[in-house]
Amino acid sequence: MGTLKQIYEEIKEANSIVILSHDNPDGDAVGTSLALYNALKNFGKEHVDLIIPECPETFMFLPNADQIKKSSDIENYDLAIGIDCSSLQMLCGGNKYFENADKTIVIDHHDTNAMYGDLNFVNPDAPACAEVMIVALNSFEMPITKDIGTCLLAGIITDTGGFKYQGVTAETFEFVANLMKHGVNVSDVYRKVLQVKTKSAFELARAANSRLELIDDGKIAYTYVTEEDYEKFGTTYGDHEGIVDVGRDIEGVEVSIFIRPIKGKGLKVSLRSNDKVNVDEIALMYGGGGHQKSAGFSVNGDFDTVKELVLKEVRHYL
Ligand SMILES: [Mn+2]
Repeated sequence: MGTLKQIYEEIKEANSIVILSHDNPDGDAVGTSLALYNALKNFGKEHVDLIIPECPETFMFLPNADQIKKSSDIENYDLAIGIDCSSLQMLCGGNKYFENADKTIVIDHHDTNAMYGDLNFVNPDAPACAEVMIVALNSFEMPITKDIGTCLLAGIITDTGGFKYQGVTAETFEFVANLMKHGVNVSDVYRKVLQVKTKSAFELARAANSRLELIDDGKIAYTYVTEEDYEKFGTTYGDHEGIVDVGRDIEGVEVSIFIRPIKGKGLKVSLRSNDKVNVDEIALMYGGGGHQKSAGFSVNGDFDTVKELVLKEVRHYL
């Protein structure tokens, strides 16, 4: 717990603080970052910025999500805190805020975390960074209000797939029970984070599902969406969420592959696995990351080349 004590001292001392998370932010990245933002505000920190250049619409219901900034004019913060992000390269909004800060802190749960902060509080056994944050906030004696709890629950629900992944522990439910005691509405957050889809997300998923291919005797599922799809359906940021899970949930599938274009950044490959393959290893080779059963990376190339490349890597592990 020595690290948390040191982190607390740095927070107390800092005047300006920036909170950053990983690229293509999910509910754990947004929820946990926002929970910390709200906690620091309540703690009396006036100058806190949470920078997420593109925040999925799905999470805009979270308390104070409207305070999220796309960028900042400040060059040099006293303190930068990286949340739910395994490496400097994967920090979204550019890592300049992090690199230029006087002090840096990392709070995370990826087992491949590069420990890139001056202080690193990383628990790879936690199924969501939100759980690591609960431990941290408790240690700082910063109260977990209903608002903060709502943000944290969004993180837990996202990263556990709604409490259904292997990583879920008894502690997960204890944490959630506690959040409920603070007034957090589990059913409401669950519905907003995992169930409700925009119409454009539904259309995008329908297109992806219609193209889904089962390869190698059904061990690999593959699908993709294109720029034309984005235009046709009026896709908004984050509409792709959940598409890759469809393939993974088909009986016999070991690895699900989903490829989508990211404006100006080539193609993003999302990977999900069941029991046999550690997709994190594949993602790491291409400068990406994630977890054993859920990982991704960006790569340049056309769909066919990238598809063949990923199939080759996946087959190597099957
Ligand atoms: Mn996470």
